[in-house]
Amino acid sequence: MSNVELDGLRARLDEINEQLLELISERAQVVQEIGVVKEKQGVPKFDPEREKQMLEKLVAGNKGPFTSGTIRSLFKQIFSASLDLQSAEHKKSMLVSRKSHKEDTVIVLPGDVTVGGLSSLMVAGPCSVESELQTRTVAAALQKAGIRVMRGGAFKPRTSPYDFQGLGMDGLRILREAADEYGLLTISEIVDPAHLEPALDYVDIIQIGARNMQNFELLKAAGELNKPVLLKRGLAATMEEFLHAAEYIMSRGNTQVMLIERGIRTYEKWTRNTLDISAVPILKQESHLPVLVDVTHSTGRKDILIPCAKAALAAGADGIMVEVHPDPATALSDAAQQLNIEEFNTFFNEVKASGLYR
Ligand code: PRE
Repeated sequence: MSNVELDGLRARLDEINEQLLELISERAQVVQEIGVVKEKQGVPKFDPEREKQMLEKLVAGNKGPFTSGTIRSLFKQIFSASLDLQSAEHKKSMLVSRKSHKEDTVIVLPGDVTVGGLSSLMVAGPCSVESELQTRTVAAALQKAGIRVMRGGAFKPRTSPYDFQGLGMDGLRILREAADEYGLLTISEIVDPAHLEPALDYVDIIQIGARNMQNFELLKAAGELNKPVLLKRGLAATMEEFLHAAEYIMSRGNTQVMLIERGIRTYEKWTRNTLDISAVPILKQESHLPVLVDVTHSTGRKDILIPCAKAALAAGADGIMVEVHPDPATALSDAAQQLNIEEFNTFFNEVKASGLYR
């Protein structure tokens, strides 16, 4: 083939490419519009029946030289790219997304304690509220260390129904009283939507635990509150599922949401869960919400809490959560992994000395 002939054919191809590009782009715009309509109607983006009909029509009209198989796979590729486009559009418009809200969300708690933004937050306290004495002992130690927010579980979703289930509302009352005595704020997990309203008098931050991350009725009910919510990542939740769970809360009007990575379930046995450090920068990139890391539950072992807390802060975490008990050996839950008060002081001092705690 002479060069003139080849050049001529290639020039025609260039023109066809341009036309194809224009058509593909026009198609993509229609796909985006369909995505918006589907979003409004709450119907799934993926529609296999519609794809089947289109493929059948295309194959029937195919005059060659491409085989039916090739036509199918070429268009299947287009459908799949279209779906990606629709979900990218959807992600952009999510309330949790950094694309819809560029600045970091800073949650302001009573007493001007902030979560997110320039300063780090250390949340500490017992796994479970067990007694007034235990809770007051921890509260006194936390106040002395300069901690502002105390955790303490009152409703404990335990793996076994025979394990300590928490003191319930009584536990919340004990937590509030100890916190008030020592000038601390409180955070505690609520597992039942019916307990949200009554808990408001006792907690400054409602925690939704890992096992309830996809308890959608609880998420929706928490979304109706005017109270900060700390949402834990589920045991086996992807980051996308985690952010969608946060979206449930935000979509109901409550914008005061904090995320907390608490380790995910993997095959690894030397830690209780696997601390997914990569989740921290990814969640910070994808979302404007504050991100904390629970070093106790993610690792389940005391000997690596300091490096894990430093790693979390270095990766961009806005805060750390750690469990402290006056006498961990006698604790009614998580006995092996809670720090005693002296260990907590060493832990907090070392984390502060790293320069990573702002
Ligand atoms: C479209 C995209 C994804 C669906 O699985 C089916 C079809 C397409 O690209 O043709 C468009 C679309 O969302 C739709 O027709 O419902």
